[in-house]
Amino acid sequence: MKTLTLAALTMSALATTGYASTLETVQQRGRLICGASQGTVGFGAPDSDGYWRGLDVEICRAVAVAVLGDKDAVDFVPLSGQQRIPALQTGEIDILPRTLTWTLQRDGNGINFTAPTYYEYTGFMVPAELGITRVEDMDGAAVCVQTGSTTEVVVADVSANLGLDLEPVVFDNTSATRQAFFSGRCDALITDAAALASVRATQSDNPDDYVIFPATPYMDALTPAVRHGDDQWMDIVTWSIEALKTAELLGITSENIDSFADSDDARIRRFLGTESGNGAALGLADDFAANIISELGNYGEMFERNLGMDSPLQLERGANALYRDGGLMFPLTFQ
Ligand SMILES: N[C@@H](CCC(=O)N[C@@H](CS)C(=O)NCC(=O)O)C(=O)O
Repeated sequence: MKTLTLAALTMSALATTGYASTLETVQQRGRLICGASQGTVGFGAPDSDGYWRGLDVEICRAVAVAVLGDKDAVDFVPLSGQQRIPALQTGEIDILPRTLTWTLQRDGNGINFTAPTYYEYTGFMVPAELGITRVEDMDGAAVCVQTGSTTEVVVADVSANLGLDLEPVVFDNTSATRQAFFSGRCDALITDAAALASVRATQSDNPDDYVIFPATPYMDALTPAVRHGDDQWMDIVTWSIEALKTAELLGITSENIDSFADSDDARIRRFLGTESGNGAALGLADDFAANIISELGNYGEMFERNLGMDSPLQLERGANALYRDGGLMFPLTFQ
């Protein structure tokens, strides 16, 4: 009896908050609402035509293909570090990629993390003329940092652990933080190392004037999140991301996908949906993964286009290579 009452209460809470079916909401709306960056080329930024590009942006496009059949049926909402999680919790957005580190307290406080899309260090960027190339040399440095990010904690931890007396100079949005650094208000800028590589490549007068090095010995997992309370939606986002990684593992790209249509490999047939079951388990069409890859390519293609050698950032795959190539990306099993 007690269980029934609790279950009924939970159901009615879900119904009134609208968390019960994000899939239905998105399909009725015909648009996916994606929490985006305030402008980091490679992860999320509009190009000169106003078209949003970047790894995080393409994760949202992949989910839009899975649930709406259209990679362009996405509205992007630029959010600061501090705005991003409340925007997800309140239902303003359906999904939050935006260089979001998976942490215990975020996980426990109303959001669910799906599948990692990028592994990396938090880094410092400093002007090369300061001659600083490692954290130990940063004694007394002023560090431009954005609120609502894990980097605030890193500054405090590194300062205390190494006795560095770092001075955090705190801003509440991305452009103010970067402007303050470039105008000389701080000695260093702290954020995810790949975002620093992006800032250096696209926003500095001369990239050679800046050095980037890890702020801690620990890596983070940047991972798109969804709200608590909608398991189906979490599964849909998780498996849309997994589709990108698994396609790379199976050797399926946007270019060659059609050549797999008659594949004898049951694993490939299940992945493409020519053998049914996977889509139905998520409430999607059986060919949802095939559609994602046709439209956007696999994880490796996405990486190269946005962050790798085909991008201004010129980043190596490194930890973001598949496990079989020595990296940490581990595609899950489509069956
Ligand atoms: N991954 C870290 C930091 C991510 C982050 O929000 N960084 C801030 C600056 S510290 C930012 O605006 N990054 C640029 C971006 O995400 O576009 C986190 O989840 O807190």
